[in-house]
Amino acid sequence: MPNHADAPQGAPVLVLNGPNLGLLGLRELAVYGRGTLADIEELCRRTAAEHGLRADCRQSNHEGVLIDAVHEARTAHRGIVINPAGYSHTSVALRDALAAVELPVVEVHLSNIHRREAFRHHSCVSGVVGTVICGAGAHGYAMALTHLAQLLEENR
Ligand code: CA2
Repeated sequence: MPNHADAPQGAPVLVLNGPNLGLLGLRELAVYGRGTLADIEELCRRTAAEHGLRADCRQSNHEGVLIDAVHEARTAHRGIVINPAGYSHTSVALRDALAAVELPVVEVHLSNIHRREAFRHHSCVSGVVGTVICGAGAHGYAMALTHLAQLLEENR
């Protein structure tokens, strides 16, 4: 069970978005919808606030930056919502970082990765996180934050 003893009560939750998600709303509208990353981050901040939490929203196209953010979360955040995007399917290093983090982690995908190309069906990180949400679009992030809030409340 995650041990989130290191982060103070008022610490934010980390919302981490991986490569190319900064292009949301500009391309691939049929797959990911019209919403932008800014819209998703606003939804995350609003949903977190509804549960008395703060969301620290970040996006990077770089695997090492994502891994550093997960390491930082060990002491600076109370939980993680992560859409690792393309790195979901390739990154053993990101999986290893998440496996070591000892925080509640929710993996989110906008699309249902199991209805798409075979190479998207496997996520390297799903086996080390507590919860996976996919196919709910941007609402999946709100679901993830609501779930994190409940876990944090249960573990108070
Ligand atoms: O469904 C998801 O959220 C994904 O994590 C999105 C990733 C994809 O590689 C995963 O298989 C599923 C892709 C994010 C890139 O998003 C773009 C948005 C607009 C234009 C191009 C890419």
